[in-house]
Amino acid sequence: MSKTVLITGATSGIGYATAELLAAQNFKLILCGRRQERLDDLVNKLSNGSNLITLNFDIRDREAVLKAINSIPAEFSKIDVLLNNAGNAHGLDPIDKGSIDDWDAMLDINVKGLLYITKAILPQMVERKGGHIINIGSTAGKEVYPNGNVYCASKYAVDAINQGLRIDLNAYGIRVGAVNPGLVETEFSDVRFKGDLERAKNVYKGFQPLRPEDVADIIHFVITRPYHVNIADLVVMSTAQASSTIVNKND
Ligand code: NDP
Ligand code: 8X3
Repeated sequence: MSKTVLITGATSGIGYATAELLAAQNFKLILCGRRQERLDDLVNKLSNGSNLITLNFDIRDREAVLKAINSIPAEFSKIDVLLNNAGNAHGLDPIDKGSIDDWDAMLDINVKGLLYITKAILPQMVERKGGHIINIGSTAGKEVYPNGNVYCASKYAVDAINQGLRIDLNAYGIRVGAVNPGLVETEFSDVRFKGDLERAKNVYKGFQPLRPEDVADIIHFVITRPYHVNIADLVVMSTAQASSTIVNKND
């Protein structure tokens, strides 16, 4: 029987590429995001009628998270894999000049939102003594870089939560692991720079960054290991990237 995977942030980037790959591999999917037109596109593009549903909610809103999870129809309600992917950076400023609204957004989405959805899904995994949680962290959660301050803090928090979940859920046989990518060309920098597409494009100029499909491939690998194998913490960077600040650019 095919596994059911819930993906947060499926409307773009890494989440979207993972949805595409897993749909092609006949997984059952619960695809989440806020942009309804993107969710509709996913249904049109990936659905064979019975393999996916979509949920529209803001992960910052804990009532909305619970309502959405409670609305999942019986055929999809046994969630085998939770892919905690929704998240973004907002701004890239020195800490003394940072916007408090940006800080709130990053901590509310990347940290608290991840906790809300995990809390909503955990009871069924605990009851079944099974399931798999994959957290999308970042190299930003392994190494702080200039002006990354609060985004890095949010991803260090994801690293801590990943470890905490693995420790506390160990007795239930629930697999928990993180995938931590370096620079991936998605809408990430469009969001970080608030729609300044030129500045966003520059982040990935002069080298071959990771593509969202590369990360999707790794997530597929993580999900398809035999039960006794848990990929606990994986870092992946483009070959051109050596650290958060060292990227071999050809211009
Ligand atoms: P994108 O901007 O392309 O995708 C972000 C996704 O998160 C979208 O589907 C968006 O959906 C969803 N999302 C954002 N805010 C909310 C919210 N409040 N409620 C619900 N969903 C939300 O970026 P990426 O694919 O690059 O990012 C995915 C994850 O990967 C993030 O956690 C990011 O931190 C991480 N990451 C990214 C890297 C990169 O270089 N791109 C590197 C390392 C990690 P919608 O707007 O429809 O709600
Ligand atoms: C995204 C990678 O280096 O842009 O998490 O912060 S980076």
